[in-house]
Amino acid sequence: MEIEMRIINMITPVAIVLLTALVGPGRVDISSAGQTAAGTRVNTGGTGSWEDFKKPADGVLRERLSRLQYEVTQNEGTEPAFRNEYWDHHEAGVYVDVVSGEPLFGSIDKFDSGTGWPSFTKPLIDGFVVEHKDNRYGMRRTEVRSRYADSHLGHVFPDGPAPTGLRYCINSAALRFIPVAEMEREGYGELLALFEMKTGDTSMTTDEKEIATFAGGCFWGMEDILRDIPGVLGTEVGYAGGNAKGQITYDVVRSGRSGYAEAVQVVFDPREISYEELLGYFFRMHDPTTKNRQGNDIGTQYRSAIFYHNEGQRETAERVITAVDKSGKWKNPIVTEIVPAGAWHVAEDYHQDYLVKNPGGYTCHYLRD
Ligand code: MHO
Repeated sequence: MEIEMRIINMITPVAIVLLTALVGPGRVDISSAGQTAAGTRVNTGGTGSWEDFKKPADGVLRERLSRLQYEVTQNEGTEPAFRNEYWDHHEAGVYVDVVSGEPLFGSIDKFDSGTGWPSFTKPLIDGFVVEHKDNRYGMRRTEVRSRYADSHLGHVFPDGPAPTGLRYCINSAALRFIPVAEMEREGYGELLALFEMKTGDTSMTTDEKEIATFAGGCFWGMEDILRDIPGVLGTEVGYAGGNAKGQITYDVVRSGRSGYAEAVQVVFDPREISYEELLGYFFRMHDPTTKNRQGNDIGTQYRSAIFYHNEGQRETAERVITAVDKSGKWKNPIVTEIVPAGAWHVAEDYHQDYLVKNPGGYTCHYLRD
């Protein structure tokens, strides 16, 4: 166990990417996800529609859950600190409700709080964890429960680290852990994007990894298509192309006066997909002929741009634009800018993988033939 933990501790973001790549970018509707404690599949009937989850009768729960799992989830119990399954668990993956299987927390938001309970800065997906005032035992605390199974999970305290300053202190007994490598098989494939590597280092170009930065309108829809392209290892949305000082946020960019464009950084494996092929997709997922506009989204923040990271990328971009213009695919001339990749400003968490977290949310992007 000691040795195993040490190996798990050594899992790096790169390993996470490789694991993700191994299980492939396939998308599985999370409607098929989730197993009850007894291993019966829960039919939830559609992405995000865990509403249909029917909590088994009390007697059934008593039978299916261990005594501790029952005490914690059904009777607001608390397991002992340090003597529980996940307080010191560092593997990459998703923690789901032990009763319903609804996804609750992710390894990406887990931190060592020193309390002896698994602790997270936020729920994995907005809306799956709900808060209740809890004034029991003469304390004012905020209890957290799962939305659909209504399991007691633990409490949230305002003394956590960045980025939220919150500490979700959760009972291991309310959770079941699914490692990244098993998420697809268990029906959580759609959430894999949340565990991919974030791009960070913009100078990264190796035999196995290259970075590309594109803008083509609202970054929600762009990222949603880019992340599923075979050979793409990870994506991140952010702001590029401006030169304002200070914190670059969505509010700064949305005016259209900041000079920044909503953009996506893509880490890809050039052995699987070339920059040129990636550009082929780029010119099919957005309309590159509408200046400062994509669909109904109007403003310089929605312009079409290729932010190149080296001379090779610049030359390829020019060549591809000439070829696509010539092909007659688009009636009007391409207005895509080709500019050097300057500073990269990561967008707010809320915008990352937006359409994974908000299935059916706004997009004006689709892949043309
Ligand atoms: N029309 C969309 C664009 C969002 S995108 C992140 C909206 O205003 O919500 O700019």
